[in-house]
Amino acid sequence: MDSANSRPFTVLVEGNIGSGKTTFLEHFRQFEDITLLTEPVEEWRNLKGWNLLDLMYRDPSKWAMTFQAYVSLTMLEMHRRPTRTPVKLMERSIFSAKYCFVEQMKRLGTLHPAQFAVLDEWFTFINTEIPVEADLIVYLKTTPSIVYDRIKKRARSEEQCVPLTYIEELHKLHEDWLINRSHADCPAPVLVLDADLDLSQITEEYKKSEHQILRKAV
Ligand code: DCP
Repeated sequence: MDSANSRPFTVLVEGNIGSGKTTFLEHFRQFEDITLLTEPVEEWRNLKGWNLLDLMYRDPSKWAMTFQAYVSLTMLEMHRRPTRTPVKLMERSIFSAKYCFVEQMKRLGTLHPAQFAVLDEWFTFINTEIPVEADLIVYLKTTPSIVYDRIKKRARSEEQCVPLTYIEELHKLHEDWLINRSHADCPAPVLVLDADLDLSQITEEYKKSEHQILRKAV
């Protein structure tokens, strides 16, 4: 723990769908003193037997609001979860939910402006009233066509209908947030890694972040 304020050094791992966030987190399993919080996709696929991810992709206009409301709750729970280790590594965050996915759904019209307004009020409340801390963002930067091919290959059943244009727009929203810094409350410095590399080369790229995440010379 950081002795000054007894909270862990918190790293958010961000990037487009299929950019390798889970693989990145798994790379850090070898190190002690680090808590890995992988994204709760399984919770989104099974809330009391309901697959919210599937409902959202099948009928976005009807289910986007419900899905994003639940994503926000699960992300907030991860942000607030206490850890016993000095470092906490989280897959995604409430920020990418807001700046990338909810923004995308508003622009596409799958979220009605009134639904967007409710989610926006939640984000504002959380931002001002609930401490959500981050010390570093690792941005796994990719090319949309490359992650699109990966998504097709991994064949997660819910995602088969996702078109390349959706991935391209999400890419732009990640770039606006993390590279162009278009939001005033970007919560932490950003480390950009090349996540286009294939599995045989990616470990070397991941290693570039070790010293910043573990905060020692490695
Ligand atoms: N998703 C969404 N809204 C969010 C977060 C995620 O609609 N606020 C969707 C997009 C994907 C699925 O949930 O269909 C999981 O997306 P992620 O990019 O978060 O996770 P991946 O499993 O694709 O990550 P990676 O392949 O990088 O490990």
